[in-house]
Amino acid sequence: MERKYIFPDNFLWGGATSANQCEGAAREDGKGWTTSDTSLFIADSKKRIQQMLSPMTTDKVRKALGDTKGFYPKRQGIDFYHHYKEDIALFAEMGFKTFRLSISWARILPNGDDKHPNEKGLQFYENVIDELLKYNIEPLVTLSHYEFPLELSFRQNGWASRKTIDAFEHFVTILFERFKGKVKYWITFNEMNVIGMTGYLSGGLLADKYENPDNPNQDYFQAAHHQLVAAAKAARALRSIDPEAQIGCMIVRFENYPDTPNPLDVLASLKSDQENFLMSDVLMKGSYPGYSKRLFAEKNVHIEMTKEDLEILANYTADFVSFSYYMSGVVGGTNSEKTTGNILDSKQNPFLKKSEWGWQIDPVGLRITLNKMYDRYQKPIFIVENGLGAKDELTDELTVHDTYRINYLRSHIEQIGEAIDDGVEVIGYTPWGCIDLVSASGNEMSKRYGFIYVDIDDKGQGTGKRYRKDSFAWYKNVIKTNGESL
Ligand code: BGP
Repeated sequence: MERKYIFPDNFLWGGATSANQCEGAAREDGKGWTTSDTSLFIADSKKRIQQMLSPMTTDKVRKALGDTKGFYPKRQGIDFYHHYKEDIALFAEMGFKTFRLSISWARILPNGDDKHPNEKGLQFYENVIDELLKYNIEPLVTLSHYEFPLELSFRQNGWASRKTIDAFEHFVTILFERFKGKVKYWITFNEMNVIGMTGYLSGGLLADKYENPDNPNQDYFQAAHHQLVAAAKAARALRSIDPEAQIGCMIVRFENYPDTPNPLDVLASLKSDQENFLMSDVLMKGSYPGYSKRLFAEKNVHIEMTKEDLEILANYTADFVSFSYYMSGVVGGTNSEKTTGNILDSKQNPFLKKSEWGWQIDPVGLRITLNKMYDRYQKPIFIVENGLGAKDELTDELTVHDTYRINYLRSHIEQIGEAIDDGVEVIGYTPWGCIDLVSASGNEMSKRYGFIYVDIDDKGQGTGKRYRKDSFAWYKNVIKTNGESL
C-alpha cells in the first residue's frame, strides 16, 4: 500500500537563502564591508573550502579589500538586491508559505555600531518583506548568517569582545521596532555551533588578535558565549517589542553514528552529540549543560561569564529550535577512509551514497535527528536548511532535468513525515538555496541547490536570467497537496 504522509495544515513549506550568498550589491546604498566580502574565488576546487575554514588576519583582509584583480563572488551574489521582486514572484508561484532570508548587519549599521541606522538598508529589507507579505509568504529572518561587519573585527576582534553584544542588541532592536507585526519568525545566528570552524566568517575573529594564539579554542568559545548572551538579549528585546513574534536558535546538525557497536564508538558518538548540541542546549534549556565542564576542561578553555549573563540565559530561552541537515557521518572505530562533508570531514559509511561533493546522503538520519532533538527540547522544530548541491545543466529548452534533486528532497520529506508520525512537532521546512546562489564553502556557482536556475557561472559571467528546473513544478505540487503528492 502506498504510504501517505500527513503534514499539519499550517505547515510552513518554503525555501532558504542568506544575504551574503544572494544579494550582491556589496557597496550599494551605504553598506559596509563584511567578512563574506573577502571570500575570493579559487580556481583549484580542492583548495576552496580551506579558505572558509582558515583563520584570517588583518593584513589578509586589508589586502582582499584593496584587491582589484581577484573575483569575490559574494560581492555580486545573484543580484537578489535588484531582482527580489521577480524572485519572490517565482517563490509565490511555487506556493511558498515562508521564505528564509537574512539581514546583513552592515547594510543597517555600516560600522556595526553606528548610532543611527542606514535608512536605505532598512528600506531595502522593508521592500522585500512587504513583497513577501503581498503573497502571504511569512518572512523567516536570520539576524546573522555567515557575515559580520568588518569594522568591528578591526576594532574589537568581532565576537571575542563583550562590546559586540551591545552592538548586536542595538542592531536587532532597530529591526524588531521597524518590522514589528510583519515578521513572526526570527533566527539569531546561523549554525552557531561551528564558530570554531567559521570563526572569521561568522564570528568576525582575526587570528592576529587572538587572546591565546596557542589555543584559539579560548577565543572561539568566549566568542560563542558572547553570541549566546546576545541571542538571549535578542529574545528579551523581541518579547518586549513584539510579543507575538517568535525567536529560534539554529545549529548545523551532524548526526554522527558509531562506527561499530564497540561501547567506545558509541561513547564517541554521544560525545559528538554533546559538542554538536552545546549551543542549542544552552539556548533551549537556559543554562550550560553538565557535560560542558568536562568539554571545556578537555579543550583547556576558561570562559568569562558574569552573573548577569547566567540570569539572562536562564530567563530568555528560545521559542523554537532550528537546524540545517544535509548529511550524516561516522565517528570512532577503525574505519580510516574519509569523505568530505558540510564544514567537517567524516568517516565513510558503507551504507550510504554520496553527493558529487562527497556529502553522505542519509534521509533516515533526518528522522533520527528530529526524534533526538524533540526528546531533548520538547519545543517546535523548524528545518531551515536541507538539500542537494549538484552540477546542473541548462538544456536547450531552458530547463534543468534535476531528477537527482527531486529524489533527494522526496526521500528527506518522507522522513519528516515519518518523524511527524513519531510525534515530533515540526513546524516548517525550508530547503537551502531555493534559488541558485553562491556556495558558502566553495564560493562557486557550480554547486547549485535551487528549484530556480540562475544563469551565472563561477566567474560571475552570464545573463543572470532565472529558469524553472523540473524540481520547481515538483515542489509546487508537494506544497499544493501539503505533502500528499510525494
Ligand atoms: C550551510 C550554510 C549555508 C549553505 C549550506 C550549503 O552550512 O548555512 O550558508 O551554503 O550550508 O553549503 P555549501 O554552500 O557550502 O554547499
